[in-house]
Amino acid sequence: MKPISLTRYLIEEQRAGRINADLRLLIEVVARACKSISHSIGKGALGGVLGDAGTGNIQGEAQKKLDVLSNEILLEANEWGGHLAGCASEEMDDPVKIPNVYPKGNFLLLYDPLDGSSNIDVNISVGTIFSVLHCPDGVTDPEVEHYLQKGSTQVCAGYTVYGPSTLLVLTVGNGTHEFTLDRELGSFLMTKRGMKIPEDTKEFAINMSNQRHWEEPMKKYIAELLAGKTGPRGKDFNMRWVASMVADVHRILTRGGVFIYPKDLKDTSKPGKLRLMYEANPMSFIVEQAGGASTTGLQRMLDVQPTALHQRVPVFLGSKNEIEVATRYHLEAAGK
Ligand code: FDP
Repeated sequence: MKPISLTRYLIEEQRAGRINADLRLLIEVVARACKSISHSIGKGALGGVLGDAGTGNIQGEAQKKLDVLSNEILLEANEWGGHLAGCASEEMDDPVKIPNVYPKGNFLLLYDPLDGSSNIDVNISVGTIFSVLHCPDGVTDPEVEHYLQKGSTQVCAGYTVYGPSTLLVLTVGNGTHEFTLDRELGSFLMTKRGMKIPEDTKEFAINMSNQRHWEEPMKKYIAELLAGKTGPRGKDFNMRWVASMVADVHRILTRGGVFIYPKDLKDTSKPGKLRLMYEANPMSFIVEQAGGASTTGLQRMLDVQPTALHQRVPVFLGSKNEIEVATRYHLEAAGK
């Protein structure tokens, strides 16, 4: 049977009353922008888009040309559509206001336009991550405070992987589904409905080079996995680290595993590397909708009350039973 298109899937979700027309159109606009990003990435060196932009973002990280380009593509595609009250990105210090010449909608869009961008110059998968929130009632010109909503209030989350094929993985709160870009047709077609993360796993993803900076419960958890069959866990574990969150999370959605970016003591001013609002929250919504779990090591990610737009957070996500063990070790160490 021919796979259904993203457009048909969204219309069916609207008919079932799970999304409204504005959210449907907003997702279509984001998907269209991602096709355009995919096209630019696909050109590689021939498109003159590789390398550094010579600028830095709010996190003090060097921006790649493709970070800047992807951010502009998403911004340009979304500001005139009439579905947004505002949007915010990893690459911009402050949220963007919708110009007055365009109609405004009542959704807020947050995104990381090009996640894993340090991989772009070596032709390894990168991606876009996005999260959609309701703009609070009565707010027409949203400020930062209006974006600071718990992940549990997200109405949609998704990511694309620009890899051997371009994939879009999406949830509107009714399961997690995968769509593959048909490059000839130019449309996303559903290739997996209702993705399910196995509850148990023998695979973990973590940047082991930070090991000496980890807190004790983290050291203990990974030491047990490394001990394999001869250790307390009684089975061998394998390690994978693409260093592109989208690619690592996609592997976990496909065959299970855990992805951990813990807090470490290398720079105590940073409680982790990844960002809550446009990395951890959307990925956590997607993972939970696929039967997995996601925590900060101490609490469910989607229950964290954000305090800043670019806030960093420790991330533990993936196969439920493994995340439960890692989280338990952290809670015990914290005396909880
Ligand atoms: P990047 O810095 O290349 O954008 O979002 C940050 C991120 O990539 C994730 O995609 C990735 O999982 C992680 O950082 C990689 O971190 P390390 O450099 O510590 O490996």
